[in-house]
Amino acid sequence: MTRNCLPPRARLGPLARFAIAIGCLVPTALGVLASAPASAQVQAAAPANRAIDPARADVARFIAAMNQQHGFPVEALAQLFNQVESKGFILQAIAKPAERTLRWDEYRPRFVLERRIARGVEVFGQYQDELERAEAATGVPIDIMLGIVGVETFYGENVGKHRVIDALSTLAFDYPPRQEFFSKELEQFLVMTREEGLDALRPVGSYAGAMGLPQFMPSSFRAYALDGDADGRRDLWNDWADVFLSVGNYLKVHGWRAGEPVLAFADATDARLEGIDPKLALTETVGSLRARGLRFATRLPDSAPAMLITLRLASGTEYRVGFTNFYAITRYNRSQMYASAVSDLADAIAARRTGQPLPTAPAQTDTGWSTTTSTR
Ligand SMILES: [Ca+2]
Repeated sequence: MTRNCLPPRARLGPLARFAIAIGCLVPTALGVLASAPASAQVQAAAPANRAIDPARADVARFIAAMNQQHGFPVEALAQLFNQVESKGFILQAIAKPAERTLRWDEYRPRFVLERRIARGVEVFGQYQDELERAEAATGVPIDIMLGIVGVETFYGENVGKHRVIDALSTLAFDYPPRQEFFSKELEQFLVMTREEGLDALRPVGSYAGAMGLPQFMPSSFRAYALDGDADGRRDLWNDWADVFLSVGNYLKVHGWRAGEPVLAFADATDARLEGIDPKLALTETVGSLRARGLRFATRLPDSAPAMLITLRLASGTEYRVGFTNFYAITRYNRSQMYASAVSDLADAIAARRTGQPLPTAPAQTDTGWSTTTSTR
């Protein structure tokens, strides 16, 4: 998930809020930021890295809680945090929400591109057995698992270079807006490394602490990761059997229905869409959306839960209808664009490796669908 299971990132508030957030750490940078014009903030150097001081009140409280709740020795955790760094780069990165500002016609080409499709087909060739076993165990199609890992990390090319403990400690202790969330993830990470027999200083991930090829946060790792090759370890960095089974399991637990579609392309030319709940939830049904004049093809019954997918383009809007399985993908990363990109990449990989045609758009549409899909 990007950031598996991460709630939407907190927007960076005004300059003053950022200054408050980091000011206690980096007085020099605070001065620069506070006096800089808005245009210069963006180029401002990241705050300096700092050691995490185990004696600091909030760190000491965290260590005491880990001791009381999970039995970690206080001295061992103090020694661990002595080797942990709060990273200025991470504080800077967390404050830049990128995905929410992109339009669909900007977002999609980043993920559904020739090199990623070709690599997905290649990965299928290398790990067909592992993929087939994961599909049989979870009911999640091979191409959806490839789509997730492709979008998340380009099949392992971008798993992140940050030590997970640095990332989570930085955000747990030095980023007040998300302190609660990241403190819990740091707790889960330490428990996870103990359970898995890992050195807590070794695992690497994204700047937000998302780990391995599928970018699981530590809480998701503990809850949903599985050992796909029965070697006694759950390794989401190196073991592709574990990666695919864990991705499939995550979607299965979050409601995936074997054999059902993810979404349908829709023609909204004559539709009345006012008042539809914009929440990322299955608030409609196939029948209710059809009653509004939305045209789309599906074999699901009228009673099937559904949601309207609204994808903003430079010129207009692309509409789709998401079903239960679309919603399951949004539990992996809470974004309509994310789930749509996973589905499109999966379709493209499936078409390439089977020789079958891609799903087709409605015959008549002025929603811009054809402009964004003609390059697939
Ligand atoms: Ca394993």
